[in-house]
Amino acid sequence: MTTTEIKVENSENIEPLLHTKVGNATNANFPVDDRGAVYHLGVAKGELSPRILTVGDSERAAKLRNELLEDAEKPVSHRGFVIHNGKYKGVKVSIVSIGMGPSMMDFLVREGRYVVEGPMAIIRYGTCGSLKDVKVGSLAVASQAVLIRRNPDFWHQDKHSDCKNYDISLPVDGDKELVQTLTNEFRSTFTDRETVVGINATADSFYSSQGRIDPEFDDDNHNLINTLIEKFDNKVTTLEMETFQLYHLSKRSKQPIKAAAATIILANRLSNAFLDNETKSRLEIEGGRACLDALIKIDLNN
Ligand code: R1P
Ligand code: URA
Repeated sequence: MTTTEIKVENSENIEPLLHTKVGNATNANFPVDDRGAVYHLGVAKGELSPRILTVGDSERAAKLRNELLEDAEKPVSHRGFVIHNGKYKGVKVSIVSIGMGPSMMDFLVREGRYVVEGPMAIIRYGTCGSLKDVKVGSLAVASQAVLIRRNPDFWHQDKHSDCKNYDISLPVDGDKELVQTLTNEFRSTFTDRETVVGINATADSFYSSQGRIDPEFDDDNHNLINTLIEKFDNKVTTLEMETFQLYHLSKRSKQPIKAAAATIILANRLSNAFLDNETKSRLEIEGGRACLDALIKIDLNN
């Protein structure tokens, strides 16, 4: 699609959040209160849709709700998670902002799995850095994801000859059908800019494990970006902080979870360019619409 003018809500127009309370929990292994609310997301069974669009930024979630949801309920919030329930083209969906990092995605997938009955589909729409020669403001869909973890033992043992500074996992696939549907939606929505498909690298730090050089810390990461490019044959397209956890847990879930992830390329790590806020805001809404279109197209039962 075109880059038509889209009104972006400012923060004064964002609906106040309903802060939920989680009561006394009885089970230390998987804490749930008397109402059935899970300990971090703060919702009980039936209070989250099986079709979830998740984003990092709570303002992005609020804008998507304001622009795109019908019959939106009052947003509920607990421990940094914000849940907007409503309908998109008549289908029930939840838009959930989770904050940043693999552990926040871990809470969403596990506690979300507990409160939803039956098969689920989860699409993440975030921002990322790119290792490809593409313009900032391009879009990306992750066919697979790898995890990069800083290994503190490298810095804290006398001899670290066999201990790597950063561990890089094997790739895990997204759901092939949902990845393809999402790619098709992005390519038909964004005819004026590129959508690249490739491997996502999910990092446990925005800084060290994404190869950013921070003169204040001993990160020993000067070669990390080159290692990533070479190890995966120049197929790593994006660097961000949640997709691997989504893909890995979806594959390990005992009930079906179809997962896919798309991102706005905010930072080009080769050219050092960074996207302006106005374009980012517009792409958040247009891409959010493409994500919701993919989310409602997918058949949860096969
Ligand atoms: C870092 O700035 C954050 O931006 C990316 C990363 O994954 C990390 O969460 O995604 P979001 O824009 O969805 O937060
Ligand atoms: N988010 C990330 O995690 N990395 C980037 O470079 C940009 C956005």
